[in-house]
Amino acid sequence: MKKLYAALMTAFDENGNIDEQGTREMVRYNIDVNQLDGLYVGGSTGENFMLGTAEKKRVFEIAMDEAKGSDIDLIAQVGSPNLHEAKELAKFVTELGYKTISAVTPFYYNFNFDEIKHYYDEIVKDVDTKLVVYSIPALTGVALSLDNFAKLFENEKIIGVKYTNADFYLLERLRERFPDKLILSGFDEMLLPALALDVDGAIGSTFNINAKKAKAEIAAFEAGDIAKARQLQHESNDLITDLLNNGIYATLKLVFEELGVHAGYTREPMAKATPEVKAGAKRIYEKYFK
Ligand code: NGF
Repeated sequence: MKKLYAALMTAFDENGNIDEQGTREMVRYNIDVNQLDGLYVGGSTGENFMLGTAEKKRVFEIAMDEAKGSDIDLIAQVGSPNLHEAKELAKFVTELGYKTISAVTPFYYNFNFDEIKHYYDEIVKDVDTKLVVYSIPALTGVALSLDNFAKLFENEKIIGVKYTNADFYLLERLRERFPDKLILSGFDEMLLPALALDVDGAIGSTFNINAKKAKAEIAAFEAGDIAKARQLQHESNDLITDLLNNGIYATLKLVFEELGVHAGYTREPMAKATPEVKAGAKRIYEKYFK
């Protein structure tokens, strides 16, 4: 069965401080209500790249603490263009008990591939956790080629990729060349084509609130009922389109609040939800969740 992970959100209070209780509530909801296979902690959806090191550590601690006793799988995204920080976080989460880490491709400075390979080899060098490359070219500007992946995968601690990329040709080539590597697709609106190319599962922001439909889509796909899977993808994409048009992170949090889960605010420089965004989120909640 293919695995479904939610990209965990971080709740913030009105002043932009981590709201521990809200963050815990979202972990719990994904365990108890969504019954997901896993959580991706410290990713884009967690607003991780706007957090300081101590705050990132706190989020990793909260997720691990709240998930203890459950069988949900946790992946810690520790990547940062600050390699010292990435290594420190890799050690920190390994000591906390995370079995898998992930690291975004280093961004901003147009690093060449040798530098990128060095970055990944360094992150895993002193830890015994396995690493999943986080490839998200639209946000990082870093587009790894098939041969780049082959070189990264030469390090046996690098076990796969979180593939947030609409390049399905590259995805097919990756699957064909690396049948044993873990490939987790990252664009929720493209779940079905990714399933068709035999990904091992998916990680996404919208699964926080749309897990039931996404799980049904995976089940239909695995049962060979492509028409049903396609219909479910259409329905999910209506929701995802509305979420994107209304501002996805703020809206996911507002929908969580409507569902009785305290998700708090987004962090600056992300804008706080305006009255229009709040009204849009309410409409989305009423349209899809009532
Ligand atoms: O948020 C983004 C930015 N992508 C997420 C996901 O790939 C990133 C995706 O679920 C993620 O999971 C993480 O690192 O936290 C989209 O929000 C969704 O498909 C709507 O476009 O691209």
